Amino acid sequence: TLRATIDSEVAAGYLFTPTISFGHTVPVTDRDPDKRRTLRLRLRVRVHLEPYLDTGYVQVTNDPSTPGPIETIVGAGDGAFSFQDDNGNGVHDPGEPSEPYLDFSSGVLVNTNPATGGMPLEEWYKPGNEAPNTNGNGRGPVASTATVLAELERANIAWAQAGIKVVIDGGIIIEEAPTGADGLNILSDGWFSLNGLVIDAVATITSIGQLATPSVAEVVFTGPLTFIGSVLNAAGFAFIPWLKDQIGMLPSTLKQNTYMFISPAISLGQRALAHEIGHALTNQPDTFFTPSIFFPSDEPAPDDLAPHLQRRILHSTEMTARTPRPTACLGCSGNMLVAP
Ligand SMILES: [Ca+2]
Ligand SMILES: [Ca+2]
Ligand SMILES: [Ca+2]
Ligand SMILES: [Ca+2]
Ligand SMILES: [Zn+2]
Repeated sequence: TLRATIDSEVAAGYLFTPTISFGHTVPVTDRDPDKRRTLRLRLRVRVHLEPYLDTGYVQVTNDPSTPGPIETIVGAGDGAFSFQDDNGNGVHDPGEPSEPYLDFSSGVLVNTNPATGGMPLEEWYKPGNEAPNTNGNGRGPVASTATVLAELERANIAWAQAGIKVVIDGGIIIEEAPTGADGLNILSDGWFSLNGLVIDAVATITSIGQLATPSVAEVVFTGPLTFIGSVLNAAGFAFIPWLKDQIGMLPSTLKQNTYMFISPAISLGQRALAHEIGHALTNQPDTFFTPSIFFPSDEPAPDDLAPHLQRRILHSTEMTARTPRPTACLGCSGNMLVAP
């Protein structure tokens, strides 16, 4: 077995005589008439920054002329995340004093329910020099660029079998999460909610607005996903035209678009982005559970640690993913995303 990527070619040589030979080279996706061309799925990727409290941090200085250390509150209410850059590298690192934040990139999951050992929301916010943030990550994007690129690579490994290549359109956009209808940062409560009274997904989609188009899928790495009251910390979720047809949450100008949301600190082997791309390309919900496939499955699947786990899709899924969806039909299978 030889390893080949989606951009590879297969070359066959035939030596007829020592001076006469023939050769033929074909792309690896040219194995069937319907897969003659590699199709591209373009993603526009946003990564939300972790929420923080703009309450300032305690700067400790020592003045030999006074008996004890002097404590000063720095950066309160200035509208920016304030921290003491001890190592002078321009970013916040674990251990550096800072305003309190939720270290989603290290897997912080807020639980305010006393019945299940929870504690008040404010107590989950910790400065960088207080545990667990002393040994976690600094305050920054919920997912590092390396994590985003690793998810992308996994998605490409997953979708190569359908002749589909996934690419990021432009650079990765790192930004504060938007403000919800209640005037607060949507992640400040510790969760990115997909239903309920405050729908953070709708706030995010609305804030992206007309920058989103039907031909490029929007992917947002954000806080831990929750369907309030049912699922906490889902790995990913896709707002696809089929879903908008069902529940009518969005203004009609945005209904043709595709949005995917990914939770922080999830295992790469879950193939979360690859799975959500399945929803995006087929415009279909999850239907059943088979451990060998990564889409469509409606159960938490095992990681892709073995060849028979989470690595395959059905032939019918491949075909649907390569099928155009008619603009007039929000509920039809296929998509308006892939192109040569
Ligand atoms: Ca501040
Ligand atoms: Ca630093
Ligand atoms: Ca962090
Ligand atoms: Ca929220
Ligand atoms: Zn799904």
